[in-house]
Amino acid sequence: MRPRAGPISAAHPILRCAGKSLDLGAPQVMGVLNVTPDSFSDGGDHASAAAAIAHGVRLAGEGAALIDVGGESTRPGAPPVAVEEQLRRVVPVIEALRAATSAIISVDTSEPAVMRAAARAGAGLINDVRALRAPGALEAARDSGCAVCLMHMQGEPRTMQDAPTYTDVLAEVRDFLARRVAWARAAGVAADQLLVDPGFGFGKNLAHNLTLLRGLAEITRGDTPVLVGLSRKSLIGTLTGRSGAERIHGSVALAVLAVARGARIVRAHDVAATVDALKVTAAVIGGE
Ligand code: PT1
Repeated sequence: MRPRAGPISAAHPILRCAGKSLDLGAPQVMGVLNVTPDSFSDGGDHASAAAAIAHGVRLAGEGAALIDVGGESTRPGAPPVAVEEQLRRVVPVIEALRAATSAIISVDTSEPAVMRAAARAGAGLINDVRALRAPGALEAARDSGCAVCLMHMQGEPRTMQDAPTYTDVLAEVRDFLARRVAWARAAGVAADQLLVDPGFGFGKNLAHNLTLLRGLAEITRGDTPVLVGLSRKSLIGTLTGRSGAERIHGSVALAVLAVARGARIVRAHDVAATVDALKVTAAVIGGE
């Protein structure tokens, strides 16, 4: 085969994640691993670290290419968690998963100190719902060698659902993400280390979320691969009347619709179901 000349085609991106690479030619699943008191008995102690590690190993076995480890909930209304507490929760889990699985470990944080410690512990991706807006976050992310996911959010988790307002949600989210990518690139983050995410549920009402998903191709058309998180979110509760794990079918449907519109990575709680759904989706889309 003739070696490919020039840059890798946007149609077949490879994401560079510290020492590892992730092929985004087929859609990939990022498994959700919350290490917070509301997710495992009481976050941070030895028992909950062990439970989190076991769950992460299970997600990898179900086919998650990435495991997103988070020590601070960013769901609507959630309060911030101190840096020291985030470190105490996520670092041991990242170290253990790094040793126990071949999945790429992602760290869900906006704190530069957590980014640096996570990278030292073996993380390959920094998933920042605040798109590196915290002072020092850009430098921490750039120096880490990790890939970075830049997400759109209006407001802050504690209050973001109070009264989200847009003139044109799709254009505003698309332009915000383009500006953050240009800014990160100018600071020295490589193009093949960036992802963008429209941030479903982050300062968006049902109509905003549906408009964004309907028009997602407007965002996936750009040069930066798109990650989406829709799993078990309240829009599914609003549409189906279901709560928590009962939202699996709605979540899988939205994952398929997002990938059909060009999303490359889907963040999901229900990894086995999402992996199967995306395999069949990719078989159809890949032949188009
Ligand atoms: C996401 C995401 C995330 N979501 C990325 N990281 C959460 N990159 C955490 C609700 O409406 O979409 N992308 N990290 C979880 N956040 C939410 C937000 C959970 C809204 C629930 C809701 O129910």
